[in-house]
Amino acid sequence: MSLDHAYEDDNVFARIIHGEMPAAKVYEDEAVLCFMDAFPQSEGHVLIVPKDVKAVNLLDTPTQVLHRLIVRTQAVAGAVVDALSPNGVRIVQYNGEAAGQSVFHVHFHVIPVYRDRQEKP
Ligand code: DGP
Repeated sequence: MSLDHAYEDDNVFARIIHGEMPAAKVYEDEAVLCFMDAFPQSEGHVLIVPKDVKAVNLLDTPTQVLHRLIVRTQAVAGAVVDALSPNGVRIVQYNGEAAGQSVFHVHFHVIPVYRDRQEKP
């Protein structure tokens, strides 16, 4: 189920995965890539994307891929908390343009929250 968008091979995350666009990578293995969000909502905003599946959103994503994504998301969140000591951390994931999705390759956001900083909600 792709909601309002079909998968496009030239989406920006696919281009980053294939080395066609630069990104500040923080973790990579054969299945998952994690890199800094280019338009961060707060310091330490990281994106977690699968490398080996053409999935637009959560609903398209095979269960075993989702498992690897959420396990890696947990690890990244822990590393961000250790490194930056935020007061909280949001795990965010949008499905469909109406829900706020803008890049149509499934991904999770790790967004640290700092109580005393004025940052985007
Ligand atoms: P979403 O709205 O959930 O589809 O989030 C997409 C995120 O991707 C958004 O926070 C901005 C980020 N983003 C968009 N283009 C690029 C890019 O070229 N490089 C990086 N690193 N992040 C990008």
